[in-house]
Amino acid sequence: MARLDQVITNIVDIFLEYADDEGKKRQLNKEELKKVLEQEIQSPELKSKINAGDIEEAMETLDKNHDGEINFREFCRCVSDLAKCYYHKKTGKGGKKFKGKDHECGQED
Ligand SMILES: [Ca+2]
Ligand SMILES: [Ca+2]
Repeated sequence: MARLDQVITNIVDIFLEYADDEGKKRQLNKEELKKVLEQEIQSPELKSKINAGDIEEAMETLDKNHDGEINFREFCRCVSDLAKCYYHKKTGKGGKKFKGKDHECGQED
């Protein structure tokens, strides 16, 4: 499989694997979110971006429609925000722009 194929299928597979584990299907509750962040993100830098150590905070950051669960759209957004963080780090951009917004990482809306 090509690399982007892998990335895309991984995002969907990971989401479904964790979201269908307990509670509502296709929604990540707090416990499921905790598991996915603990097991599928290892880089301390990315973990810190989403407050993986504080699941209440992470849930609040990611749960855009405030229904207490993370749907696929919200999950995708989280992944794309993390990708943007990594991109900015790698290209050396955003060092100043994101000052004082460590956990936000320049969310544009
Ligand atoms: Ca669930
Ligand atoms: Ca939600």
